[in-house]
Amino acid sequence: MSTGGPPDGSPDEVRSAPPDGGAVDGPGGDVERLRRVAVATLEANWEHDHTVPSRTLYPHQWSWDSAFMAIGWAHLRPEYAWRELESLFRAQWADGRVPHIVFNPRLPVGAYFPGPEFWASERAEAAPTIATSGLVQPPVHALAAWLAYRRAPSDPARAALRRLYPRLVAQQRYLATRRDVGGAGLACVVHPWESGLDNSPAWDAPMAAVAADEAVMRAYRRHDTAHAPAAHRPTDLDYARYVTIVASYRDGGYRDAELARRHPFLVECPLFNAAAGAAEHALAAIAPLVDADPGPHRERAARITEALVRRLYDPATGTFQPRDLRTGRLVPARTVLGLAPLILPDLPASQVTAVVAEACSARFGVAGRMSRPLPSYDRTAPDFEPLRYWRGPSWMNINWLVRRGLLGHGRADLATGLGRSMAELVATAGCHEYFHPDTGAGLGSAAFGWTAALLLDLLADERAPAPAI
Ligand code: 2M8
Repeated sequence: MSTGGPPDGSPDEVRSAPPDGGAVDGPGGDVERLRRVAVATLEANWEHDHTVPSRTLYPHQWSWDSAFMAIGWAHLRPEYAWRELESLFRAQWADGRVPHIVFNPRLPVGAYFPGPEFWASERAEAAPTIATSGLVQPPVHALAAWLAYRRAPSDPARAALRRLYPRLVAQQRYLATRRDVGGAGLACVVHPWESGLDNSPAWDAPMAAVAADEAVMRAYRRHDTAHAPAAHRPTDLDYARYVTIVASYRDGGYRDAELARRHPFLVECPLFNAAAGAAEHALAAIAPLVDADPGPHRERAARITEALVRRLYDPATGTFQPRDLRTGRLVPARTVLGLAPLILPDLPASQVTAVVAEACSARFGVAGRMSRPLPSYDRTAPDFEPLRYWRGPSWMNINWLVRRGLLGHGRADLATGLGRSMAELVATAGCHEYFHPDTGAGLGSAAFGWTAALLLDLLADERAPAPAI
């Protein structure tokens, strides 16, 4: 395995590569060393009331990143977990949407593209006073709040849960109503950025229908390629389409009533909806702690799982695939998004069996097992790209979700190997943003928040397994 140093050599990135590399071979010194690396990364990325994913590439607050950060902080400084979630939800819009970026007003113009001037959230009726994006990300926050509470229960934690609960409910309501564009009980994403897996091959077919050419980007300056090699990032054509889709939504005031009629990108994503279902399960667990009724959450959770299986499970491939609402068809690419429904505790046994088989197949596993981290895309596909962002590399958050799902479905045999391989990635390369799925070389940011946070959770799991939902 390569030791994969920081690609950009930026002075403001903490060098998170461990001092002496090597595998994680047991509960002794290696684990302690790994924990120290994760703690240093998380602390260096803390920014007054939230954790930045990366000081260079993503210097603001991101929505699902914050949820993962909170899971990590619960092991270290539980009060930061609540500050993280509460600062994010302070930026919640009046319609319930939780924005995917909350901009830090202390940073200079140009610290990130596209910045607040491009999103122009202040012109939207439902937006808060602080500048945000107008998109959302997978709703993993209720799960994070539940896990943070269970890892470190206390009176202040319960008080924070009480404050967050109505906001988490409003987030779910927004997705279940305004975003159910297909009317079939699933939320749709209106931009690849909402999926969290920006340039996944899952979006190639729906993105091909978005009319834009690279020339659009002449008006802008990309920030990401100043900090990471262009070959590891989305292309200029991807970015041209990203800004075109945002502009369409923004120019309609980020109003969802118009989506079905005029929006160029509308997709039901299995990971996004599995997160929404898991959120209802988490809210059902939280409800009794805040004197609320868990019943409606259980009912909504059951409805989401049923809709997910009915709409996005393809018996011909044995996996879940996104549905493009513009064409009505499932997208053909087999990506790691298809494995995410494993996080649903009520996923029917036949889908669990099929998805586990997909995860262990040559597409995602190794020799019928999961002894290496899952790649983000089918490694047997001709357009698999092991270096390019969400088109092949392994990511800690997706592996963490799938590992949780395996444990929840009684597959500790597979979860153990997967967890070990995740820790080995960081032991060898450091807290990178993503990793070469074959060599384990570190890619992207060298001091990435959720890699550190979820590693802390993984290491804690070895001592005491995380609670189920
Ligand atoms: C990446 O997405 C942003 C846009 O939201 C970007 O590429 O600039 C994705 O990996 C996303 O999942 C993540 O939340 C974000 C910040 O880490 O970066």
